[in-house]
Amino acid sequence: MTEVATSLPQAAAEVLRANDRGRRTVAAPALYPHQWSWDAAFVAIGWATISVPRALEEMRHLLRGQWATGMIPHIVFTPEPGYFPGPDRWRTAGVGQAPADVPTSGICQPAIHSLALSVIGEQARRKGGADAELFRAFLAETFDGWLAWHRWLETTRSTHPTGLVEIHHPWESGMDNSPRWDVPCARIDVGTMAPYERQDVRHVAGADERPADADYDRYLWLVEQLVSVGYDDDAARRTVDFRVGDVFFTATHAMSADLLAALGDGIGRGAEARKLRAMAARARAAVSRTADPATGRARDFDMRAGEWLDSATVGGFAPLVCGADAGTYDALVEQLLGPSWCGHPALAHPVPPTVTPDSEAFVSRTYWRGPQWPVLVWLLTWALRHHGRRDAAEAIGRAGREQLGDLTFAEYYDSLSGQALGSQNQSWTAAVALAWTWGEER
Ligand code: 2M8
Repeated sequence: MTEVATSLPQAAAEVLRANDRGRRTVAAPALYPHQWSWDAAFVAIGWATISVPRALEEMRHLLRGQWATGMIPHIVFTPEPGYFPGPDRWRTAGVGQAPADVPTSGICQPAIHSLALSVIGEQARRKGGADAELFRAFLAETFDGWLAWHRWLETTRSTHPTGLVEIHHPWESGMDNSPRWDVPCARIDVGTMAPYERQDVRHVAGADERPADADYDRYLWLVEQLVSVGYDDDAARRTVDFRVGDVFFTATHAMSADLLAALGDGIGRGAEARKLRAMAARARAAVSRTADPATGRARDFDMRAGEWLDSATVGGFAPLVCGADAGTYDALVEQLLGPSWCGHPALAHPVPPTVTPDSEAFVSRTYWRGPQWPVLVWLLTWALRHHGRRDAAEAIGRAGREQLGDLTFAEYYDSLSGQALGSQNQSWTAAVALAWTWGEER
């Protein structure tokens, strides 16, 4: 008799349980021992397939870090050691807008949170009873927090004439060293700062899987610049060397604001729901204005230089996340499935790489410069399904699940060799394995 192999959802659930620290989940066991903002949203989606209450705890813990401005910070720190830069480098303690009792970073990450709420809500309704009640109570209690987050993104971070969400650090995009940021990063003039020692490279098999030292100098310098203005957004706009309109972030803001509006309608918050829909419409219109006439893909905008940024990255597919007119949407789906992206003959698995192998910037194993990230692949499959392209969602989702069949739950995979890279047992990878399994059962 052959032994029954551990199933993908079983193994994924074990990863989440091992990374569970009670009320929050570490993003990865060694490399990322804290709670990251967009990781937490995906992780909560995974938890919802196991336990709705636990999923809600994850979201509640994240919200503890919310700033008075409405910003949800990109890291809520925990006492676990081993990560750099930690709270002493971010120096947010004592900053007026930051929570007094919760150590956080001073920047944000893409607004995936109401997608998580929406998926958890679906699970809660499906399970019914106490879960459904708990979800409703949680939503009523925290709705204003999620609303404040979108308001802040609109009123403070979307003031540029492009209407795009403005970011002040590549880490805010979540796609840290993506070629999307090569041009604006090259303009950063790194000044004098305290010496530091990277920790990240100790936790991966090869330093070439991570950003370069020169990238880190820039990342740390931007933190210095933000600290120098006390994380004041108006002052940051004038001061930081990196000021970019992020089209993918903008698309997540539009998508999430719409989903939060639908949730708001269900709990008698109709007036706020209308405002959220208006925000979503403005953000979606901003995304639509970024289309590169040559490629059809969406572009970022360098607000310092006043230029569009061209790069052949997955960020260009932002309209698939927030929706677009039918012609644009279908053309982008065709391109995504075509020979430069999922259908590229050199790929080990036919799922979207972060950069097309046809690009000069492509490096198959270096962080956001070419590998495939299961969490992004899942996000695209969710969005394709949501916007009516079930066929494409299923094709990509099948390949995405197959990629996870090695049960390493890697942070990312070499697009050409298929090798597991970065951290293993990364929480959001396990979470999307669970979400895919549930999605297929529906
Ligand atoms: C990566 O970013 C952090 C900084 O925020 C790092 O490299 O130290 C990115 O992949 C980011 O998108 C992700 O949220 C984070 C934790 O998984 O790791």
